[in-house]
Amino acid sequence: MKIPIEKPVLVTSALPYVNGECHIGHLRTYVPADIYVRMLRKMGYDVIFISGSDTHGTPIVLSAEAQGITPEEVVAKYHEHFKRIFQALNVNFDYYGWTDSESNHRRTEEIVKKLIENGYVYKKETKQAFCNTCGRFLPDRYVEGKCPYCGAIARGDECDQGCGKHLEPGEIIEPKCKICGNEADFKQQEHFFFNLSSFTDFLISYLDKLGGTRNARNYALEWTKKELRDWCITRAMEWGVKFPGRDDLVVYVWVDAPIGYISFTEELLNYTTDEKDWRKYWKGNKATIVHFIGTDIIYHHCIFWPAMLKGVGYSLPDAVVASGMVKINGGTFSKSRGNVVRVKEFLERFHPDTLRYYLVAQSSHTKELDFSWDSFSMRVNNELVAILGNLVHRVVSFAYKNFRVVPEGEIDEDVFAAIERTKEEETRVVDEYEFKKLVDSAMKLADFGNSFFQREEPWHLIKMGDAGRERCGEIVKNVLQIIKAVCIGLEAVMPEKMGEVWSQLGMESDVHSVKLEEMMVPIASGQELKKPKKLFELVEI
Ligand code: B3M
Ligand code: ZN
Repeated sequence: MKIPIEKPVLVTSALPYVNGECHIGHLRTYVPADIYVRMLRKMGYDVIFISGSDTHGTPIVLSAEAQGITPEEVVAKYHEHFKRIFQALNVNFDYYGWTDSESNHRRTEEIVKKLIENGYVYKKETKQAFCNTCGRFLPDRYVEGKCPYCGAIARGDECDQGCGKHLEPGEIIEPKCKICGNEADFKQQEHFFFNLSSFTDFLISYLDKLGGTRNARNYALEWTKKELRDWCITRAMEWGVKFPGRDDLVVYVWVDAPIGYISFTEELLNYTTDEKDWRKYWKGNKATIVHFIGTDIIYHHCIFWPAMLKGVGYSLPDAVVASGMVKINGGTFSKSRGNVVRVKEFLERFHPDTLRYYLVAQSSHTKELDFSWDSFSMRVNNELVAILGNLVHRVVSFAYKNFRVVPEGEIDEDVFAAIERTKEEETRVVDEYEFKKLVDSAMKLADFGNSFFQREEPWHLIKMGDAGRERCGEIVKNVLQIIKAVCIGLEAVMPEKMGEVWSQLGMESDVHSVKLEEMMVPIASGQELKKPKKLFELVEI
């Protein structure tokens, strides 16, 4: 989707539950979102990029119980952990908040009160999973059983291994208590419901026009057209945002978590800019809102969230971009089977840019990504080392040794044409959220640079007197131009490494803020090159 250049853009990345360490599966949302934001800025858009920690719900409480600490302690510990990981990976949020902030409590309360006022919330007795052994109700992840829609093993509130549908309390079949493992029962409890079914027509027409990836739109439309059940928005728990007027109930985590997007916008504007008004982004459709999520939370972002926003008259998301899930060696993550790759350990061994590159180069954004050490080392060795690293090192070394500066000469029309094509392609594929094609396109230009250099054999020319040296300089300048263009396109993917290339080229500007147009600006003759260092190391696993 081509988004309008005149409006400011808000890009969000789904909020990780901070209940454990960050693993590779998490990154499929954050890295591409960061790449998207960097590319939009290069295209001249005015963008803010936010995310934060999801601090509520049973994922947090269960982890606290397992570790014998309080939910506050779990959150404090892993919030910092995630923040550090994102920094290490150069995922540069303008703001990274958490949903337990005062402003998120306040904004959630305001929105829930308004939904009540507008007549969208009602009270009802409903059956909830209950464990007779533990003598307690079993909200959400406290219970496991079978999905009533597809039969897969499911959690109390989502069919996470099967059809991906959200499950209402009481819907799960053959429930088992997660604490003691015994069969659970159902018992009546009083709860509050959001009248989701009354939003069916609105959602069908909204989803029809929703931008982003097709998987998000199609899944959500399919579910909406089948039947929307009203949504239970309270839980009988201590930890969370209190339901207005009820001390014994908190709102379901999927109420206050997306509201975090609004609160974080507000916090960002309050803390860091002169413009204090979050309404610019969330009222009156004055901005473009793009959510990056995983396919497992399409239901929440394309059904609950727009219905809630509609119910209180806030701006609606313009695009939802859903990435495929990550598998490891063909299987799903499993800590007990050792099938987890922790990002922290990864970064102790490899440069963050190699991981960023791998995550987008390995498969198209909406497809599943099957991580394996073999495919990682192949991408690094055959592409980053053999194509990109080779081009930069070989050409800059040759240029440095023979000229010290960018030599004189004209840029060939063919070279400009190839760069122009790459630039157009890079713009188009970013509009289509095809980040794999972005790297493919830049790497194709790098390939072109390698063959250009090889074909023209400047190492012979340099030995052929003044005329030879002049022609040699011209060829070198052309390939340096190609490197410059490749570098701009790949900065979004590998910001640190491309920073190194930029400085080897002797560029004085900041590669992180140059616009895509700069690809076509001839590199200045006479500018001093730096002694090149190898860009990438071979990976041996
Ligand atoms: N905390 C994480 C997940 O289910 C969940 C996302 C919230 S986004 C508002 O993947
Ligand atoms: Zn299912």
